[in-house]
Amino acid sequence: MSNTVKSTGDGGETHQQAAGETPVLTTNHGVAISDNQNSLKSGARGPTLLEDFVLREKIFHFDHERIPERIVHARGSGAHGVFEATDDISDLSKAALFTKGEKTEVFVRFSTVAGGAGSVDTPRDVRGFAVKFYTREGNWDLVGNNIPVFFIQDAIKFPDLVHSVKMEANSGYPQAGSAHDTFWDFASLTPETTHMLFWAMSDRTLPRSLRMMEGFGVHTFKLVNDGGKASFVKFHWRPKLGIQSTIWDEALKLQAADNDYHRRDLFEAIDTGAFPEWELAIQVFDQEFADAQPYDVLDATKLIPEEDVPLRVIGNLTLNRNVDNFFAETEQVAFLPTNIVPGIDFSNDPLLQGRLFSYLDTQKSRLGTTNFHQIPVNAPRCPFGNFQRDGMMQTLVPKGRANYEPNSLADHGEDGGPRESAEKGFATTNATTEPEETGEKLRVRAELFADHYSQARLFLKSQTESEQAHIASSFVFELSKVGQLDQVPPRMVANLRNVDEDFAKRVADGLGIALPKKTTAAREPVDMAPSDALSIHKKMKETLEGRAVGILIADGTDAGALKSLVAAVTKAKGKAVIVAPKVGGAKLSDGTTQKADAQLAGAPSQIFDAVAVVLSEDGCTALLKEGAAVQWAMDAFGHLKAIGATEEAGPLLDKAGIEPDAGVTGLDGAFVTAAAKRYYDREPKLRTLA
Ligand code: HDE
Repeated sequence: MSNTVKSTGDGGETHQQAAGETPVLTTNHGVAISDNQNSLKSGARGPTLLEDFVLREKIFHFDHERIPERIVHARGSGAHGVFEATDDISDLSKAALFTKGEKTEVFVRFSTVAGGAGSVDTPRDVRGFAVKFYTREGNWDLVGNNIPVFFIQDAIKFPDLVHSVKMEANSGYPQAGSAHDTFWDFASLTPETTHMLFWAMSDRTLPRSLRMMEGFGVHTFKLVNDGGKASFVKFHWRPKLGIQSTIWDEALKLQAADNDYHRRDLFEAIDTGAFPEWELAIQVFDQEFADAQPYDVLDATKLIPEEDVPLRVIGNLTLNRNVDNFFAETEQVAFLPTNIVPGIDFSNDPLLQGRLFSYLDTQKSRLGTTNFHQIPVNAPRCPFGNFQRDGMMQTLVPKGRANYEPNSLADHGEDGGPRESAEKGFATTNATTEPEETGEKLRVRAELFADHYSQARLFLKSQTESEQAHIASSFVFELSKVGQLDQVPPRMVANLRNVDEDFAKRVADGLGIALPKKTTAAREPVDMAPSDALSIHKKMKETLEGRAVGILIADGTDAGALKSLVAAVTKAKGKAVIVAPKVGGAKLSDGTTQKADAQLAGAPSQIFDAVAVVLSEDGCTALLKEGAAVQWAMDAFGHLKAIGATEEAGPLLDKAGIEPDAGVTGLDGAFVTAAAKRYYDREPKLRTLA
């Protein structure tokens, strides 16, 4: 849609839309505006007149531009794309979108959870991963996260969880972070959060890019086939670029470098045709499997190890189109876990059941009307019709008088409207797969929900040494930010003792407190076999694809070396970004001027995945006096990135405290290979980890 919103009347060419001419600026009611610079006044220096309908309409509309932001997941970035089913699962599900070869239009919104709409992109936080499939049988929304489990087991605790993590009620801070009193007060008093806390304290909550995150449906759902047979299912998204995270110091500095780091990264990738892709994979299991596990598959604080139920890839998601308008699409998109199609069904997970109410409810408050489904980004792409009528912002114009049913208007030659279809319609599956559910009304949780620690232990044991150190250090950092509630850190450590004694001791040592008495577990944890799939480091992809290499140049940089480096990075599918002290560029050895993509102070090394310092002797001497240049190299080293450098750049590397290791190379082919990974074994030499 262009800047000129088309009239819905037939109108033809109007005064404001003559072919080939710049459209005329009009009021919202179509009257052409003669002057958009000056309000109407009584005399040149007199008061503004109430009569000025042009001014009043403009200010009136402006005053009401904002809508309530989402209570959680307020900060998000969205894009359009397509989902293609790649495997035949008709034996499991009759959903049309899973028909092999079927392509379905999608809209995806990624988000942080705690921060407001204007908060930064890179706090330590869970990320939302919400996908709306506009299937030919209606919309299916898979509203998931980048972590496969959740903090709580029952929807009734959600408002408490969210209140505790958002900015504190009296002071209004901190923004977008869990490192404060009220969150840890709640968490330490709620042992069911423990498993999720381990994920939240890991590098999973510091994604390098939205394009490099896994996604999960979290709850157990059901697939239902043509014969009505239901199977349990968990949904997983796996990024084609591989999963990749930053480290804490890098994430902190990214907040300073670029508030919009993730939003920009996603937008630019799609804009330049580097379309991000994910595989959709499923874990399918039956009641017999569920009954044999030491956890309850209806408990959203538990996962199913991939080693026990392997992932089966059934489709491919590609994001290939940016939004045209952020507000109209990304802000107004309304995800509803109740958007479901025949062939998929809910399970009795009590967290999911609560969500089935919440999302519909919240849209009325956010979007102001029950007709939010008519907003283009929310409207189904298949025909839809019923007898729901009117309401605020109704944009449809139903014809005839059939607004009730049953009716016999058709007998009279009138349009009688649509009718239900037992054959095509969504039918809830019978609870035959969950025999233990009875009709008794109880405010309880099922027995195995009481195990709060086994899977936290499973997660911890599945991590590399470096990942475990990051988790311990995050617990120490976050609990160190608990300012006033002295009882909270020991209570948290007391819970951690149920997960792992050594780990709890590490955190206590890091905090400088005595090891508290262990909390009595509601149910004794059991040992589960470690799962490599839970580690990021064990499955990181060594690649430059989708990654960026910062190349620092200055006057005197060798033209040939620069040219071949850029070519090598590009060949390896990386993005070469030239950084210089002045954005106008630098004069190279051959006398030509190389324009820079970014100025040094505006492009600190944390925004890159690897860096190269391509300096002549003179260039290096000049940059030794530039704090930003020394910091550039120092941070790249501290953030465990590969650094390639000319010999002449040696003094700068020395000043930055860079010591030789496998990630520090010359500018030959070795650099591009080295740049495809991070150097976690460097870290213990650089900082004290818990
Ligand atoms: Fe949400 N959640 N949630 N949530 N959630 C919302 O809906 C809620 C939960 C998730 O990009 C809200 O439209 C309750 C789990 C995402 O627009 C709200 C409970 C998971 C998004 C809401 C949960 C999520 C939301 C706020 C516990 C992962 C952003 C605005 C019963 C599986 C979607 C809105 C977007 C958004 C309620 C728990 C994911 C208030 C009551 C578990 C990705 O309705």
